[in-house]
Amino acid sequence: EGLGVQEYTALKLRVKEWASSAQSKIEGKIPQSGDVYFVPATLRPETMYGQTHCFVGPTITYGIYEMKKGKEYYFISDRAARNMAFQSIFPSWGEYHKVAELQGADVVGTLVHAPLSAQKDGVRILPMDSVKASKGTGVVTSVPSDSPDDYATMIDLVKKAEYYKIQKEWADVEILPIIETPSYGNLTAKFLVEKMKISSPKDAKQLAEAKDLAYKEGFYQGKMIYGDFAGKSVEEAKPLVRQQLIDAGDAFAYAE
Ligand code: A2H
Repeated sequence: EGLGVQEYTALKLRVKEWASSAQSKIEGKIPQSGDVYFVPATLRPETMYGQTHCFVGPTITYGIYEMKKGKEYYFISDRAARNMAFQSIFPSWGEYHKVAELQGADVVGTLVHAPLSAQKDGVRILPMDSVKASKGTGVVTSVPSDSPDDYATMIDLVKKAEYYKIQKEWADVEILPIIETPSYGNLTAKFLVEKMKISSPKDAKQLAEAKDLAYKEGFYQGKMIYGDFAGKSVEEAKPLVRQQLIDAGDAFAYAE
């Protein structure tokens, strides 16, 4: 963070079934022929096998933006749409067209297809209070095996499903080991959250520390134990998985 550019991988998660609150807000605004994609920005493309959910900030305002008229639409923050327009991601440079506006809370429960995820039937959109509107696309794909923030949020959602107004079984998804590290085993995020006794997704300071440890250990010592590059180091696998996703049309480069 700070100075310099973050090179994100923006992943395309196609909507399979809208939550009813979202359905009524998009009615008549997106043609039958159109696919809508939730577009999370990630720094860890090699972990995409382990996606279990996709998070939005419940109070953040999002737009559905036209990518290919009548065909392809992106669910992202307004800020991300503006940035994408100036990175030649939308068809005309500097232009972006919003066809619908929704709050994060409206889309909770929506089912999306997550590329590479072992969850072949799809993953649910769930709320995460710590999602920042000012970073990435405002959409975060959840990998609870390797991201302490994602793990702590998922545990809280399972524990307090009623409070979050979600179905418990949406949150309670099996965590898949995908990366092995010498210090933290094959479920790095769970290991660190438990070891550091992090009890809530609101423990921001401790989670930042856990995130740092997980990221460094994963990148420099991690080995893939799942997927097409099993056996390779994380450092080697990262650009390979990213390129594979881009070549398949499931992802694109996004910087900020
Ligand atoms: B990462 P940086 Cl497995 N608000 O992806 C909060 N967090 C956001 C965000 C937003 N608006 N946009 C992206 N992020 C998350 C995977 C992952 C990530 C793993 C492990 C660590 C990790 C799965 N979630 O990030 O501040 C996204 O989560 C720790 C660095 O730009 C994204 O990558 O450095 C990362 O934060 C970008 O954070």
